[in-house]
Amino acid sequence: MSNTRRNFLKGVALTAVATASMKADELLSPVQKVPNASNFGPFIALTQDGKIIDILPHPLDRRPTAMTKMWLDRVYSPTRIKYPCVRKSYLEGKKGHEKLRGKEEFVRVSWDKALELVAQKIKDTPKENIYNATYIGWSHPGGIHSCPSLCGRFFNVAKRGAIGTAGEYSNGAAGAVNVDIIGDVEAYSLQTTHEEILANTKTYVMWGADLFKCNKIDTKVPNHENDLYYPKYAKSDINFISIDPIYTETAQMFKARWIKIRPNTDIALMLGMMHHLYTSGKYDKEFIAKYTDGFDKFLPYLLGQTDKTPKTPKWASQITTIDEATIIELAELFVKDRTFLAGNWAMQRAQHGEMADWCLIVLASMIGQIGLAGGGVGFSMHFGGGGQAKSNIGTPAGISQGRNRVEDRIPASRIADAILNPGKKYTYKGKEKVYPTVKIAYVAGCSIVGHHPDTNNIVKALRTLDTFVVQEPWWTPTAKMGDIVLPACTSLERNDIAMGGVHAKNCVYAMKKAIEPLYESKSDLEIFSLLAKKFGEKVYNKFTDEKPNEMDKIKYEYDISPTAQLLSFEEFWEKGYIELPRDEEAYKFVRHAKFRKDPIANKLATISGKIQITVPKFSELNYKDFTGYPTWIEPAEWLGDKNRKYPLHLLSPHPSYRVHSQADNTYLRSFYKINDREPVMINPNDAKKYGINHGDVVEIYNDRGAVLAGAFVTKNISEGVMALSEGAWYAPENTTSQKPRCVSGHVNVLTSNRPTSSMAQATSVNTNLVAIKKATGVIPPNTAYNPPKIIEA
Ligand SMILES: Nc1nc2c(c(=O)[nH]1)N[C@H]1C(S)=C(S)[C@@H](COP(=O)(O)OP(=O)(O)OC[C@H]3O[C@@H](n4cnc5c(=O)[nH]c(N)nc54)[C@H](O)[C@@H]3O)O[C@H]1N2
Ligand SMILES: Nc1nc2c(c(=O)[nH]1)N[C@H]1C(S)=C(S)[C@@H](COP(=O)(O)OP(=O)(O)OC[C@H]3O[C@@H](n4cnc5c(=O)[nH]c(N)nc54)[C@H](O)[C@@H]3O)O[C@H]1N2
Ligand SMILES: [Mo]
Repeated sequence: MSNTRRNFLKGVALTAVATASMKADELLSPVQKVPNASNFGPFIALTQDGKIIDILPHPLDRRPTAMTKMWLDRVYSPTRIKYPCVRKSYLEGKKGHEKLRGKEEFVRVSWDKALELVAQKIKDTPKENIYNATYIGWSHPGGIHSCPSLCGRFFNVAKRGAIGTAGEYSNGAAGAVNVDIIGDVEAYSLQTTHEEILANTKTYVMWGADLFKCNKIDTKVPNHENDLYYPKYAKSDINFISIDPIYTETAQMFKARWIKIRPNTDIALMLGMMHHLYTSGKYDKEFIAKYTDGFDKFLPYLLGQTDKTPKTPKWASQITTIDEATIIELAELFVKDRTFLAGNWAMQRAQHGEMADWCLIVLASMIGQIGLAGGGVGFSMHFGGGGQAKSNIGTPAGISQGRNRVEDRIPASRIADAILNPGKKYTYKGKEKVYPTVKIAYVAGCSIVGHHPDTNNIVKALRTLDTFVVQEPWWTPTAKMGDIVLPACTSLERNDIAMGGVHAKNCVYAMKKAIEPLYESKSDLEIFSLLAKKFGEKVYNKFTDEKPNEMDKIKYEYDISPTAQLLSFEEFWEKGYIELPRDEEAYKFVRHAKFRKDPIANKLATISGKIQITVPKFSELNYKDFTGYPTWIEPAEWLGDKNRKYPLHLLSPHPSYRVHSQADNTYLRSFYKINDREPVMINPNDAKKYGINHGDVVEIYNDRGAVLAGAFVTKNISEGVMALSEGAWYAPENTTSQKPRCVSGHVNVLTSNRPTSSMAQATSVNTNLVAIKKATGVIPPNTAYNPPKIIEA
């Protein structure tokens, strides 16, 4: 064929293709770019003809993660709840129906029928027996459709309240005591900036703080600005030390020196360091005298005068497995260099967790650098963009809850205990309390079956309730346990507004509706509004504040905020976001600097106005498991127990590519699951000992239950320790067993429901021993993402 002819034919072919695609384009409407935002980051949804076709990075996301892409998959997931459903025997009013929760098929009902059932139950039940279980639930960052705010507001308006929650899972132990120790909860407070760290810090100790992983997401909207600083950290002369049973991605990035600590023994390590600093006279006596109170009452314990056990480095070495010379070397390094101690929260999510922050604060006090640029201690470097400079311009708030007239608040991690033991006495923050009788639980945007320790126990508790209402976009393990299940739409199917960053507070995002609600789902605001309507026009008007329309609410919240002075609502909404300026001074912030400068004028909110090394009111409680100064108390399950029943310590870190359980039902999991099970990190020596190879399906078990997981054999975890991230969707094997094996790898099947202590009653999910073996026989498929059977009546 001549060249001319060939080119001619090619030209015809190209033209034909071009014409065909032009025709297709003409049929389709133009692509729209719709800005939205989530706990995974802000993003732009591309839509066409009422469908989302792709997810693109947002201009305010400094380092977008691959995670936001999953929104496409998540919105159109086969796990979506399509219409209101009621569990069959609940609908039929059968006696003993509650025992079938999570095991039975659902019946499709109309919205009106479902809401009528919920409203009638709530009307018939005293508010003192209704538990608003929508508390810390992460759901989404929107202010107008905020599940905790809407659910609280609904109960406060319709019933004058409901039983609430005290404390939280995240920081429940330290959060109950830190104000009496250092005048602030610390976990959510502004941190010393990256600029000050880079300019001044010589030694940076990540005391279990996984900066990179934990900052990928935010309770608000992450801007991932920290990811611009981490390469600078890595290139700097800062000497990074990571004290953690895992050699984290952050530690790898900073080439940190890895101090492998036995889980739950950090208090002993800190005490060992303090003993050395005291006996060698190398601690900062002036700081202790000027800025702290009660050191003299703590000393007899440190020196062993009260219990015949001096807390020497040698003593600490036996408990922690870190050698004595290293403990001494590190203590001396910390006082020599400008040292920053970055605490984490996992340490206090363990038995006696109340002591973790406290002990680190006392160690930091002896080092004497609290309040100095690049020195001291911080408990939020790993959270919500810790280290970023803050904007001082007020951002729009969300729906307010109003007043709850029910006094009862169940401590977050005591829910199962409370439901199973109505009338039982317990203590909380030094007060005697009694568990209420819970008949109804209402949960919206919160994963009780996922987040609560000891899954078999919480399932047992939920199977005693009269009614369990779940409001969810997806058939999560919690939704599958519901009696009445209300399909919420996702945050891409409604309009909302969100703020960016727990710490920087420098962005406001329009969360614009990309598509109409799928199937019969409705927005959280609409669901609660319709429910309020069932209580009469007055309740409805009060609930909606006479602004039933979501756009009116968004505009109202925006207009009354100081942000509106920078950009009109119309311009903001059109643009889709606003970045708020930060003063030059903001980049120079140093935590506790004011206190250091003038401890009288800027005294702390403690009894002495100083850091409390001893808290007299804590001593007066005379609890066995919580004391008036930081002490080492052996956990109930740990590797130092020679008579332990199970050989390995199991940790449940927060997942790298999820927000807890969120997005487990998306393609993201194909990047990290092993045989479609949650990966469990295990050291090569342990793997060899138990006959396990990388990639094997394994069974992890203890007295509380058993799960299947995928073995991830790696030197990046200490021997004797395993890590199974929290949040895999629970999938019980289909048996009659009271403790069915979870085939997906949900860690809470194995974790303990034991409280941290009589003080905070917080969760101790990081205090567990387990055994592991290779799974044998037929390996069942992972059924976690199968919706339940639904009868279309
Ligand atoms: N990607 C992602 N980030 C998140 C979350 C998420 O779901 N995904 N969740 C957010 C939430 S709600 C919270 S509360 C925070 C949680 O923040 P953290 O509680 O600090 O985070 P974890 O991942 O549980 O644990 C951090 C590190 O602590 C180590 N660790 C565990 N036990 C011990 C111990 O006894 N001693 C020492 N020294 N180290 C120990 C673990 O090995 C792990 O590397 O993270 C937030 N960030
Ligand atoms: N073993 C172990 N357990 C832990 C932890 C641990 O470290 N180890 N950490 C604990 C901590 S710190 C925390 S904070 C908790 C977290 O516990 P949760 O906050 O309960 O966890 P999430 O999985 O984020 O649950 C949020 C739910 O909201 C739903 N949702 C999302 N968007 C919407 C929406 O628009 N509307 C409605 N109605 N629902 C929506 C999601 O599908 C999901 O089911 O877990 C705790 N549990
Ligand atoms: Mo949390």
